[in-house]
Amino acid sequence: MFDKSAGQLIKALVVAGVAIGVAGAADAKEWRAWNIHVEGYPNTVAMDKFAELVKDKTGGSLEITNYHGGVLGNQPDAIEQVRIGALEVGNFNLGPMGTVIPETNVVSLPFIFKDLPHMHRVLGSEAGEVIKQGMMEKGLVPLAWYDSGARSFYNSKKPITQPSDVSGMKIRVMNNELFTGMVGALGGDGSPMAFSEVYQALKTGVVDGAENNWPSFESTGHFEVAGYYSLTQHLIIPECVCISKTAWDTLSDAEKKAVEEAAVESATLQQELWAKRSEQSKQKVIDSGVNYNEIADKAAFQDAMKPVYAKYIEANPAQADLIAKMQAVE
Ligand code: BDP
Repeated sequence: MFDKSAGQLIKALVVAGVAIGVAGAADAKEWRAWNIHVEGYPNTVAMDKFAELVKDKTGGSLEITNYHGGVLGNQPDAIEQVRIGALEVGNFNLGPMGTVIPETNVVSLPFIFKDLPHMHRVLGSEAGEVIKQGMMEKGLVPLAWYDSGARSFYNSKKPITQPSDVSGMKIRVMNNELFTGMVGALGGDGSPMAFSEVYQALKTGVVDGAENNWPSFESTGHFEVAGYYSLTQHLIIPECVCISKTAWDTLSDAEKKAVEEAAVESATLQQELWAKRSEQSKQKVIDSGVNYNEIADKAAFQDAMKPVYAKYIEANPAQADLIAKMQAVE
């Protein structure tokens, strides 16, 4: 008898203890953040800084755990997860976002930005507000912009010096019709594929090439299996620290302010690290024997993109004005 009630008492205490434990944890909000990049990459270091700053600035009422290296899934899926609130934070590239958030597509138009500073000026202009608004309406709150340099073509066959060199090549692109259209306009075959699959696809010849910035070309090891990097710099796409609108709405005003400040500070760090890493990655791949060529005059590549723009504006006439505004930013 005694043993049984003692057992029940212990059981009751355990249940109560568990309940207290849960209540304790529920006091602090715990969020999960998606990041595709590996340890040491500028975004990874900056996202760790973001989490640290959020904890400090909220006095521990909000804690973010980063999941690096794409372990929470591929980017298009992660964008959906954050949009619907199944994940709270994502460090996303706006490229694959265009398929669900039309306003973000304009940053994926080839050669729309002159260079990285121009991209920032545009994002800080009225056009940037339109893009942000579009994201908010689709469930993403962009708090700060990270750099991702300029994307250029690389392949395992030969240097690309003019558009016709792309002809006949199968090139991996991020998931967005604009990118398949872009490669198609150069006479190649654009093949959308998850980032994590590209190394193997290059190695086995499933694709001839891909396109990315120096740090990703290097961090993924793609340079080991695609020995020609040609500086076309055809895409300059911003990345965001994006919070799920669902999660954002649970924050107090003070917490919102803290998270926003943390994101902006982490972006300052990311941009500094980005500039350094771009140089280091470039040097590393050149030292490893990658054949690298610059393209003195990009006009032929830019001209080849005219049908891509024409088709896009025809399908999205409401964005003609936004595109013109972006191009008008000095
Ligand atoms: C990198 C971006 C990353 C993309 C990747 C890709 O930082 O978000 O997933 O390119 O090509 O530069 O998929």
